[in-house]
Amino acid sequence: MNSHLNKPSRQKMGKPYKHDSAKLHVTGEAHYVDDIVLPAEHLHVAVGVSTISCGVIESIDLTAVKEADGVVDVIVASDIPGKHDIGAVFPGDLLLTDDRIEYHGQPIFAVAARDHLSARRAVKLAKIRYQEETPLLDLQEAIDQKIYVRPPHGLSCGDAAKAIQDALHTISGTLEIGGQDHLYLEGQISVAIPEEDKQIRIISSNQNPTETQLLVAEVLGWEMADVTVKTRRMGGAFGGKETQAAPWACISAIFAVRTGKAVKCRLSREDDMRLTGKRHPFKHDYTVGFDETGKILGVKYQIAGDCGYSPDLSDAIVDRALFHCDNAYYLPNAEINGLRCKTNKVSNTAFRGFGGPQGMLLAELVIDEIARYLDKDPLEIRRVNFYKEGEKTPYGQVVEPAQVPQIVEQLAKQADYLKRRQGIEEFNQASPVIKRGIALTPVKFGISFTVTHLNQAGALVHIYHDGTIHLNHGGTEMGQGLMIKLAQIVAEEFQIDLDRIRITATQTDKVPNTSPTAASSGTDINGMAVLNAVRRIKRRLEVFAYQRYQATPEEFEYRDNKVHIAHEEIDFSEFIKEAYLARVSLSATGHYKTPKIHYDRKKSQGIPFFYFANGAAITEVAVDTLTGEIKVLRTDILHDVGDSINPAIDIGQIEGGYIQGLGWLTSEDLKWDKAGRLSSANPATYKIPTAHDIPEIFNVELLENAPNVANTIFRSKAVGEPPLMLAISAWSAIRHAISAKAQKGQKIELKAPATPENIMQAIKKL
Ligand code: MTE
Ligand code: QUE
Ligand code: MOS
Repeated sequence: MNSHLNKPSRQKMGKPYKHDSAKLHVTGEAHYVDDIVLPAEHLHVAVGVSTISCGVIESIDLTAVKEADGVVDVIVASDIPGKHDIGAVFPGDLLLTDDRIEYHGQPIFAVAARDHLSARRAVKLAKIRYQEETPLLDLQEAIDQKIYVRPPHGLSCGDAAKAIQDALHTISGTLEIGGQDHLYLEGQISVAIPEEDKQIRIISSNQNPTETQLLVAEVLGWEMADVTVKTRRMGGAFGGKETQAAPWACISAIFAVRTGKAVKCRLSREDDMRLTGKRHPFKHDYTVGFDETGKILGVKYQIAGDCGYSPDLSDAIVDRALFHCDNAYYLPNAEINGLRCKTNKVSNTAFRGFGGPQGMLLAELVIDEIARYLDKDPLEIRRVNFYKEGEKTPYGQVVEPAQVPQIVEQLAKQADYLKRRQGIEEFNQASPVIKRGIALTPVKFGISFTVTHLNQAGALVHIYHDGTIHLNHGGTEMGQGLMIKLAQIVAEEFQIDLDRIRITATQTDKVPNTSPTAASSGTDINGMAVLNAVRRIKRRLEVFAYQRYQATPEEFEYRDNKVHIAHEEIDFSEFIKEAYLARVSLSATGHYKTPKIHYDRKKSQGIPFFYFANGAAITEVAVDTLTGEIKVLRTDILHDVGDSINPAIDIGQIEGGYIQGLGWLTSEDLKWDKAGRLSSANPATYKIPTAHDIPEIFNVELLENAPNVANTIFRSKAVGEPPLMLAISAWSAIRHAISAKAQKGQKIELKAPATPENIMQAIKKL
């Protein structure tokens, strides 16, 4: 029965298998939604949007649109058969509006035409009159006027006011942080295919097929069982396809039902950038009290997210910012308020880190400012403040084990932090224009959805009677390598080669009621569900084997594509065939729910995270203080993924996450004009990192011999989001470089991102 307890050493775990689709990716054979061959006469959608940011629609004249070449059908809000509001958690997101305009680019109507370009040309012919109002575009204005999409909600512990008052030193300041566009390679896209008897099939580039299933059903006035949503893979998502993929599926579905034809909605890159939400910009106000060693005694933080016009996921996103504004540092007394501010912009949404990065940046800024104030090495201040074993976060979770100090010391030593920092001081004295900087920053990121019910997953495993395996589960593939990791789990359990396992598309009629693939939890929760399904089949197989071969559990073992029973050795596929002939069920579902976690949001106390993922990075930069241009000279990363399931995939996630974070903090600058129209709405005006921005020296290592203490799948740790925050070391290093131009103890006012413009502004303020 317990053959898995005395199994041979792990064969399929910890191996650098390449991504299951790697070959398809590089040869161009991988199917994305736009590659799917559709039935003849399918239609293409374009969306007609508002050209103002705030006001009321006076009249809509779509005569010319309807008469345009190739147009087959046009819909406005009143054509939606069911529910109009597709807000994921709270109401506030209309699929199409016919009344109030809340942001520039808000969908008003949609066109279905015979080809993509005809649809896009037709929407331009609309004549819409508005009663325009002054839009609220500035986050500070929303803070001042207390204009929110959700009520304020914060965290507190101890007595912050008293601790700050009693402290020897205090500093106050603000930090402005910009947003970020997801810039996934494959933009938002959905196909709807009508089927007989009021059924519809959706194929969508989507992190959250179940939610899209529900929303399509609701806008059609149907039920969930009438709708199937399928996602094979996404060409990147990064949080941008949790809620933002649904509207295009809903609009396609409405047209599909009206016309009886297959309908595709693919946003142009500009539409994608204007019409879908981004990372939240934040503005933080802080006051910190500390002693002569730099130890933090109390903090008062106000953490304000720019949510755009509607709630979307902003409650949970600002919560995650609150949960991470301590980062790896103990705050004995804290009063942290979180604001969800409303502006007349597209509704901001999930983006890798989910508010965590914005909270964490404040934690690191505060440390750096304390160090500058006391004229000490920031690493010293970090050490003084690290959580020690047993200390609690402001939300009451014990940080156990407190791994960051060990990681930081190991990294500082192996990357020669101290000596290089001294070298930089010398370099800067001799170099008037080019200034160098270096910083070591840690990451401690909580793993689990802070919304408890989302921490569940399902799986479906079939073994066909030729011994090949069909693997399905609730997670979606967006490039992160979820599928290969889960296939490795199956291969490990049966000790068979990976090529016997078929990875299949995520589909709501195979595994129902799935959570979004998000919060870095894809492998953690779906992996456990897969394991659970596989072990159910294994139990049946073993009962069969003991009877058939008169064997005991000790005499049964999976090894090298074979099953060893007593003195016999049978090929795995042979064994499966025999089990089939003996009428053993070879298919099972599995389910998993994360144990132990709970969170009482009313009290702001609990254990929201199953465990923490940790890491640290040292980044060295050069800043041209005449132009503000920067170059990353060297990056060293030591990151904790527990017992890695696949080190090649994990290192890829760490490198990619760091570079994406580097883009957020140094070059990606979202700009809106005075009317609230996004002016950086294509990759020509919005600068993401390229191959040229990769550090000249880029050392990434996984922390060794560090199995997860929490009982996760093969003791691994989630890796998707945490490495993005390692890039905070680059931002901190840039501040260090700028400080070469400052007086001792002088504050450095650098906005994020540290673009050349913002760097020059910070230097000018000195
Ligand atoms: N990696 C790639 N290549 N593409 C992506 O879209 N999304 C990130 C991260 N890594 C993403 C990625 C985000 S936001 C999350 S939450 C996780 O992957 C989701 O996958 P996981 O839970 O399986 O790690
Ligand atoms: C981290 C996340 C998410 C989260 C909470 C986290 C996330 C997400 C949701 C969420 C919350 C409520 C809902 C819902 C989703 O919460 O990605 O559908 O009703 O989607 O701590 O990444
Ligand atoms: Mo990731 S932001 O949780 O999709």
